[in-house]
Amino acid sequence: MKQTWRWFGPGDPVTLKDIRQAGVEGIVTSLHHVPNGNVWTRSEIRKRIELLSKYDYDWDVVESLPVHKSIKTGNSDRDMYIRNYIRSLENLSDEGVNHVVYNFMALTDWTRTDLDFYEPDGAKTIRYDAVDIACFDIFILKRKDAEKDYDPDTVKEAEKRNAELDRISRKRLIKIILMGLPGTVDDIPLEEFRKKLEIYHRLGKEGLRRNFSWFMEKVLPVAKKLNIILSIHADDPPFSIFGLPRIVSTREDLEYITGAFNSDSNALCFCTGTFGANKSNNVLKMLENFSGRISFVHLRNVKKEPDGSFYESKIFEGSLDMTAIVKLLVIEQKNRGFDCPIPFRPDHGQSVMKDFEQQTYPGYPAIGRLKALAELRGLIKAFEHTL
Ligand code: DNO
Repeated sequence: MKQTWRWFGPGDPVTLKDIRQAGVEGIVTSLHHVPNGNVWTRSEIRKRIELLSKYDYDWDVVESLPVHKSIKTGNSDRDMYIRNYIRSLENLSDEGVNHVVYNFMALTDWTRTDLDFYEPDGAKTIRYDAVDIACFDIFILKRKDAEKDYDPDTVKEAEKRNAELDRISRKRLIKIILMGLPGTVDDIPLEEFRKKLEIYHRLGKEGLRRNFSWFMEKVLPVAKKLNIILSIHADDPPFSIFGLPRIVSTREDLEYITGAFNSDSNALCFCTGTFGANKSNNVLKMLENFSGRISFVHLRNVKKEPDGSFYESKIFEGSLDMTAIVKLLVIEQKNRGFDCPIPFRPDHGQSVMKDFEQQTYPGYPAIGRLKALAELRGLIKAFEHTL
């Protein structure tokens, strides 16, 4: 397997020089400064490649080339955005970059409620709290009939939480839920969020799938011709929030995506921590089922709680059996042959030690990720030797 690292570009406090010392073999990055929907020009792409090449890196994976919301919602201007998307793919291919991650999440990219959650040992991580989400949805957003989506206990807890929230914590919760987390393209004010929610509610799962199919029909033939792999990232969290439709959350969703579009260019970016946050998902089984379609892996663990909350745990201490996951991946790697290494990256890490002295993107501290990478690397090597 190929060890890669997500770099957010020249503004990322974790520099290429640091990354080099982490011993990774490849880089995952994006042109975060280009507004969503605009064409990625060859010169912007080349600039990024040149930066990477100073440290002997290639641009292994683009994460992400975001899909514009007009495509997701099927808006009348979607033709222009699909043309731009295709042009960006052509430009990437012309510059020798041929692996692109994207998602088809409605409205929000990944969502959390707490960016400063501490483990007993003092390590800091990020958390999704089911009661905070219900509290935001029912009492702050005041979405019509929102309480019907929650069990009575959660509604009661959310009511209590709402009464306890002071002005500052209320503001903080709104900001965290609506903010653009790393890799996200839009930071949406509350009013706009309400309006956009309605568009997606009207669409429903059927409509979102229809728009996804439209997108696939347009881009897949181009990607195939250009030899580009398009890897879809799962919905995070992988269940409906705020009544939003979800189409990349479960085994059934993956069956649809891989079955309906049977092309080498249609692949899965398998994020263990994302799929693992849904208590009905059996991550090991999903890995087994779709291993042949996986082109990129995000490795992280989550600790699930009975009410649907979860936090991002240490790599071997969460609810997922990371050893068994890695074992399956190495078996898949062996089947494919070691000359076609499957790229993976340590995904979100906990902030530890000197991480507290550096302002990194939530979930993307240097040392915490390096720790997870080192642990994973050891495990992978051990399996590679013994399997
Ligand atoms: C979070 C990431 C996501 C992911 C995008 C892919 O850390 O895994 O932001 O990059 O959803 O399009």
